[in-house]
Amino acid sequence: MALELFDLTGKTALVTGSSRGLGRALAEGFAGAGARVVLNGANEERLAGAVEEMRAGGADAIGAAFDVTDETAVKAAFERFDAEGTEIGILVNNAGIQIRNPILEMETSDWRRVIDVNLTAAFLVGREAARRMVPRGRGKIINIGSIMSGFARPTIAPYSAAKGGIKMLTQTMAAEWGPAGLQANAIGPGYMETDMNEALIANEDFNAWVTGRTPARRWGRPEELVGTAIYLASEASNYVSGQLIYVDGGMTAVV
Ligand code: GCO
Repeated sequence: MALELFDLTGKTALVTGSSRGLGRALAEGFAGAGARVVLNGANEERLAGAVEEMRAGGADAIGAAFDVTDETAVKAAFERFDAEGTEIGILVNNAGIQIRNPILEMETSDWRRVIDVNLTAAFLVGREAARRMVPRGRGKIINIGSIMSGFARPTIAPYSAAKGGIKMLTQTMAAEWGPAGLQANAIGPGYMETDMNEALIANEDFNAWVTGRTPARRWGRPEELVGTAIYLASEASNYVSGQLIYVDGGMTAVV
């Protein structure tokens, strides 16, 4: 039956930055599709709370607290997965931060931090996951991009540069790991109701711009990414790779 194509039963998904926000919504979605989910976050307390809540909801969930920007910590985390027999078949590189400032006022340290979390982490965690997926001949990598993977607005240069890099890192992962049977794709969320965007939602002018500029005439909800993520994590997308799918209420399709 066609729906079986989307069944994640028997699969284990690691979602970085999944204690809250988009990552948490994706982890909930994968659990609902039958996957075992490995939540990740740098804050151990918040992570433990998220794992507990998911387990209370019936999910097969565990936590892995490690800093996705720290190469040594990433390697150690995957060595623990190996030792525990945890086979990560689905990786979602979701961890991300936002720092808003015009380029002329942007601190170099802020630039480096945003690039580190939003782009370099996807390289570090993706490389470590693929070191196990390639020999197995299968694996799904989903990188979280943004509408900023292809479009810009003032004051978010490092975020947009990182998300543009996510698009091309995804295509390179597809190029290098496709012959081994892996698929790497990206999701480009539009303006979603998340903690990261709290200040924007509260700003009357910005809120009016988003709702006027988006055909759906509203902000997106994190759970509205789940269907696309399950599709890209499942057998249903075995011949799809290197793609960036915008989930943005139509915003990038119109002027
Ligand atoms: C901003 C927002 C956006 C959204 C999202 C859009 O300041 O414009 O933070 O970047 O977070 O990434 O896809």
